Amino acid sequence: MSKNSQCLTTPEPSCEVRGFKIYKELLSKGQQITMIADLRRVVHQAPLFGPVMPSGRRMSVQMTSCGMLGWISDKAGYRYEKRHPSGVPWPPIPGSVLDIWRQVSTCRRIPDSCLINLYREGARMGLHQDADEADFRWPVVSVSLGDDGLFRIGNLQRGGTTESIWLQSGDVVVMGGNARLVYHGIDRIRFGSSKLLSNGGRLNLTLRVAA
Ligand code: MD6
Ligand code: FE
Repeated sequence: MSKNSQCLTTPEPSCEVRGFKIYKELLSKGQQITMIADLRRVVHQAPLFGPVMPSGRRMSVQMTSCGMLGWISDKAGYRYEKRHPSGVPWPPIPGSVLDIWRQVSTCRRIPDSCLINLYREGARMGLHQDADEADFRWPVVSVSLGDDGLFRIGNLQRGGTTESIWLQSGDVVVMGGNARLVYHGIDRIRFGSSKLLSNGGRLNLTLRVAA
């Protein structure tokens, strides 16, 4: 691969659902264990918190971020911030995570934000668009770790039919091109289906070029 290639070659996805490219088991067990160890260090510096939505309701997932920018939600709205709510800068994105972006994103820019979502038993995420980034030409790459999660994919507008797929530990999803603003969410997790996290649960990482 040439050093300054614009478009890197990517592996073929296992399947494509409404423009979302799904790579089943892209991460080996060893890569998953390394990534969890790296994420433990991130969470130690920038602890998980329960964001409040603009409606005032608290999300059922816990979140933190790494990278130059982190995604925040509170009563004032959704946005990217340079610091964790505690005031500390977000830790850097681990190399093990950046490697996945390089493998599947087809783009030369490096993500400036990685949102980390933790789903404990009963947590879910409603249908949403990822629309707080400055330029939707960049893809969003997601990595699933731990328990299975039922991922629902809808349309460019709210409503209409949806399709669902179970995401398992080591699966990677790329949301780009015409699918970049498609509504999606997590209906439920199969708590305890994986042994990767010692207390159970599901971690999802979403890598973005936010600014
Ligand atoms: C999740 N994922 O898998 C939630 N966003 O827990 C997302 O919201 C998501 O999987 C953008 C692109 C891919 C995703
Ligand atoms: Fe999303």
